Amino acid sequence: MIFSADRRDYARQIKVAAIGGGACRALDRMLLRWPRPPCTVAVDTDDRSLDASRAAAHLPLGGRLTKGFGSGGDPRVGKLAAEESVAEWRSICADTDWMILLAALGGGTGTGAASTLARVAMSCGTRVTALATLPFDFEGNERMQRAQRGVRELHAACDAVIATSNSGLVTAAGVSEPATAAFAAADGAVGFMLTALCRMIQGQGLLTLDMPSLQRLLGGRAQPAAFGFGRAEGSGRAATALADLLACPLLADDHRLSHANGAWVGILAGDTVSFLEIETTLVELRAAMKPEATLLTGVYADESFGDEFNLAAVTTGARRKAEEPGLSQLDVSMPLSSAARRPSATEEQLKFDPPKKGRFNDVDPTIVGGEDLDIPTFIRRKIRFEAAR
Ligand SMILES: Nc1nc2c(ncn2[C@@H]2O[C@H](COP(=O)(O)OP(=O)(O)OP(=O)(O)O)[C@@H](O)[C@H]2O)c(=O)[nH]1
Ligand SMILES: [Mg+2]
Repeated sequence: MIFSADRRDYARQIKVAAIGGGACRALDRMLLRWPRPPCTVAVDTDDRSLDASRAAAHLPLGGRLTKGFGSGGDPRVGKLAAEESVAEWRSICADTDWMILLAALGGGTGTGAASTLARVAMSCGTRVTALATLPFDFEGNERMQRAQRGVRELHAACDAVIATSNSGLVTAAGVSEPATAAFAAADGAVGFMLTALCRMIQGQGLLTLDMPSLQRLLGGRAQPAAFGFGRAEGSGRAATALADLLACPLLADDHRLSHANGAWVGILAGDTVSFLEIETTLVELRAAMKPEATLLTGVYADESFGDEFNLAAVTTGARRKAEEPGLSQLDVSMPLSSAARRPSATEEQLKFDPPKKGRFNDVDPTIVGGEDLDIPTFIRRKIRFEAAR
């Protein structure tokens, strides 16, 4: 009997596509510290961003529409640009088993194009996971709302969406000054997650995860996922990294390991990692979770990690009812912008300057019955008007 092995099953070809300027810059920072990256693609409407990119392949989006100058912050332009370049994107997706889309949401290209590109990739038979960041708190509510719409669209278009906020990443990394260091810290945290996902799935670990099981854990389009990490070096590193992961601010509410319904946890450590460190970590991790929760684990040892003991976790929370119309699929575990957290505005009594009479200021007042008739009646009588609806 002749068995024909389907080599594509084993090839597990992964591509990482960064969409938009922020994502391309983030990918560049990751590539500086990524010894054996998978095939990477920079995708943007802005030629300057592509010219600067270190990615292996570049895809300009919507050249006829945007002339290479970007979307001007408009997600509708980002979407139309993606539609214009569907044929080129489809050829990138061919023979790709798993596409990881990296999108920094909040602008026009990443926010508008990512879900369209995800749909096209899925139609090519490629599994699609989106790793999306939301804007920093200081970028304001408009950008945040645009980004949240982007997350909802990604949920509808991808196999799985892992979303996190840039501000949360900076808090988790513990570096916020100077600003360049804050961006680098946010990118470092996303990069760590991305490399962890790719390394584990490429299957060169001591304990490996396969793509279908991870997909099952992350799958379900209304199933928000969050990621967190714990890292340590030196003596007691495994226990410190686990404590760090359990307290990671990126895993909030029902995405905390103690509350999660499912978790994928990778140990990424130097090649001196001991069996005891691995065993103790996994036993304590299991004990920290609900008994019925799914736990998938992988272990990847590589000399490039030196003395480090790293834990990378993707967790899924309980499927929740829509707390707010339109926000039902948004990962509420991610720190909301300070603007979004602000209590709703209270109506304030407007303060007017004492009434003036302009050119009649120096003219004797017209007093009748004790009232100054030069002052408009509605002000004299303190009449309040209903706001127009
Ligand atoms: N992590 C990270 N995020 C970034 C960086 N630069 C920008 N961002 C984030 O990305 C969001 C989107 O901005 P851009 O990526 O510049 O926008 P774009 O997708 O290129 O869209 P347009 O330029 O409007 O066409 C911003 O609101 C920031 O939150 C970066 O270097 N690293
Ligand atoms: Mg841009």
